[in-house]
Amino acid sequence: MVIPAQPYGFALNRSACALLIIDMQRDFLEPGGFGAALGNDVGQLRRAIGPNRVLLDAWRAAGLPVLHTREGHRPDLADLPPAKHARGNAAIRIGDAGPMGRILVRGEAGHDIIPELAPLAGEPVIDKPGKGAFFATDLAAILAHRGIRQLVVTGVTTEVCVSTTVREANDRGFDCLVLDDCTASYTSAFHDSALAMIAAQGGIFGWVGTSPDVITALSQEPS
Ligand code: C5J
Repeated sequence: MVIPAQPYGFALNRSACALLIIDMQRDFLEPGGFGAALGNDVGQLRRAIGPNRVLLDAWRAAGLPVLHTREGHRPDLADLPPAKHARGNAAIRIGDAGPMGRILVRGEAGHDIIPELAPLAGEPVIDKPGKGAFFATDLAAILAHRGIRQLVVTGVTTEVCVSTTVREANDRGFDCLVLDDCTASYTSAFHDSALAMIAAQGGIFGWVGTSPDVITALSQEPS
């Protein structure tokens, strides 16, 4: 089935497609976390929650695979590059104590995925120390073992971890469909630009669509 998208329809192959939800964590979406520490208005990301929730229900009902990612670091910060620690010159940095525990550290409350999109048992959660979900993770192996060649990508932020992951995936031979209404940025202009860059030049990094069109496709009989 072909899903309406930019720059042209995305031919969904149900048997080789997974939903990849990027970093819908409290640290990015709630006050007192990493996003807020960098001076961002975290409320800008919340518009993506509802559409992701509806999509997730439809995707699970269709029996297709879901994977989640979380950006964060070991409690001893051994996987935190000094450059990343210093970047932003913020008063509260990665590893420091905040209202949701230590900022961007695995096992802390802020590192959790928001309750609205909590993973179910059996849905892999990829813990990543970088912006891209393929860097220093087992994502490539997990996808290969399941025969996944296409990714429907959602999450935050559009121009940082979503874009980085889509570019990594593209170079590894995956077809990515990024959903406009299920991604978000602290800066709407960056969201729009990031999506435009993905679909430009005939889909140089992938496709851009919307969740209602994916849900409609899921409700149709596989062709
Ligand atoms: C950022 C992300 N923005 N998940 N991380 O630092 O996009």
